[in-house]
Amino acid sequence: MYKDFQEETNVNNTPQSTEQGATFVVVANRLPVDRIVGEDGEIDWQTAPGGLVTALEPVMRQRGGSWVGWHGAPDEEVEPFEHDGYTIEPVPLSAQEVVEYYEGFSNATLWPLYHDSVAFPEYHREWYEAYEVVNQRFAEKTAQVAAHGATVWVQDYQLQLVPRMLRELRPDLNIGFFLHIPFPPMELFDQLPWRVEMLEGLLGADLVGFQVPGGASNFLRLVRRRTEHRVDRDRAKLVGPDQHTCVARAYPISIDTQGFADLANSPEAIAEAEQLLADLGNPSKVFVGIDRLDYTKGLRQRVRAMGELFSEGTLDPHDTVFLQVATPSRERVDEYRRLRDDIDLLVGRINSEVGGVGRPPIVYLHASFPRATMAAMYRIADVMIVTPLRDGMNLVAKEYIACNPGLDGALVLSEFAGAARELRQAYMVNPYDLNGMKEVVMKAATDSTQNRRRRMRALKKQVSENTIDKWADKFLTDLDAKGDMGKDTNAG
Ligand code: GDG
Repeated sequence: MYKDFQEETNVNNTPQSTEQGATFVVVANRLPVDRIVGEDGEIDWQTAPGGLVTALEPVMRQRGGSWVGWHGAPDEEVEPFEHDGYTIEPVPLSAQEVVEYYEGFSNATLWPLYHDSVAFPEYHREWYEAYEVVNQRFAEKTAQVAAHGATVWVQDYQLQLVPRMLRELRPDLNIGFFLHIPFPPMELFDQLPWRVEMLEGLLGADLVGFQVPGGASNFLRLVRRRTEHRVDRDRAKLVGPDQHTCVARAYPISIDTQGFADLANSPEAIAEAEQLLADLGNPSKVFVGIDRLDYTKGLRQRVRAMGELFSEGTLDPHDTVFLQVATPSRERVDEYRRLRDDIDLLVGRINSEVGGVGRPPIVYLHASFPRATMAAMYRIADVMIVTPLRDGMNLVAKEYIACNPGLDGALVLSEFAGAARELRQAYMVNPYDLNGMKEVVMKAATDSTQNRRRRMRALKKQVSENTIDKWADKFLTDLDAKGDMGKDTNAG
């Protein structure tokens, strides 16, 4: 009934796969590696960018098991293979499904809706139909590869129907779900024509994790309002033939803090950092932003604020630089194309007005870089600027804290990032308030050494105590304890 598997072990020697299938399965829209076909037709695999992969890759490397996901190339079937001590289980998508399920319903409906509608969400019935079909395919693939009683951890907004579909196919499984992005309040979520389906889909899980407690309470409030299930504190008791309990809680995600620190302190990253500084003309202050090129990340506002600081003369372009990396993302979705054009225009205008001959005040790179280069950029950032309009967590903020050596760096952080709940000693901004943002950026750049160090010390403590391992352990321990978690007596 289940797929044949080689017995494999993780670094702790805990078997995560048996002949009957994997006992631990991660299910995510994308695999941690993308299939790339070079110009010469050569096939290559490249680490996929983005927060989900950064977070889950170390978890899989440590635990082993199977990762079910799409390999990034439409209309292609790829056989399972071994990667870094776990099994990759590719799920195919047609070109039409990529348009409707991925670019459409996932990234032009759910993504903007769940991020405060900062871009207008589009509702198309055929997009939703494709979303259902693809979610069913993921559920079926997972049902094939999971061993009896396995723990299955479904990830993110592209797969919200999977927990219920999977439970119907395999009631023996222990099903967890984690949402990496915000879960919106009722006032927004209610727009969604398929709001009940989406809630019922998630309720198929034994445990649904959110980045912040507000996400869990938004979800439970909607379940109470829009379904007939009984909600009690942090759980919903399902009515109907399947009477399981679904618990909803916050599990703020983090990073492999030590891994990032080690990378940033490697001779390679140190040499790159020195070279970078030299290439930038050894400025006395370096401001850095690193984001996927996404309208939720507040790039328009940040670039405008930095541009004004240069044009007003508050920052001197001769000894100050703003290095902004925007990693290409979702380039076939209209809103992302518009954003790219807007930022190109804005940066070009500022640099032509403010800069002289030589290095421009804003060094804007629309490209993706190896992790060691990212670490080098974090190293040289005197001030790191992270100003999303809305963000589930934001790992860049945590990576900066882990990578910047010493205590003299400063983090400017949006109140609207999930990370703001934990990183309380950052210099907080409201990214919609341009004057406020300019003031805070300048405060971060000119604060006393004592203040900056006090803040950075607290931030470093936070990220070294709350790591990705702890996040995964906490979620999976709670998921394993589902029997207890489900008891009514616990709910009182
Ligand atoms: C989602 C949620 C949540 C970026 N450019 C490059 C590169 N990156 C890496 C960063 C970081 C990750 O991508 C971005 O993570 P974020 O958390 O900042 O943002 P999202 O991609 O939107 O992630 C977010 C996250 O999921 C996890 O739950 O925090 O709220 O939106 O790790 O370093 N990595 C490399 N080259 C690049 O050019 N190698």
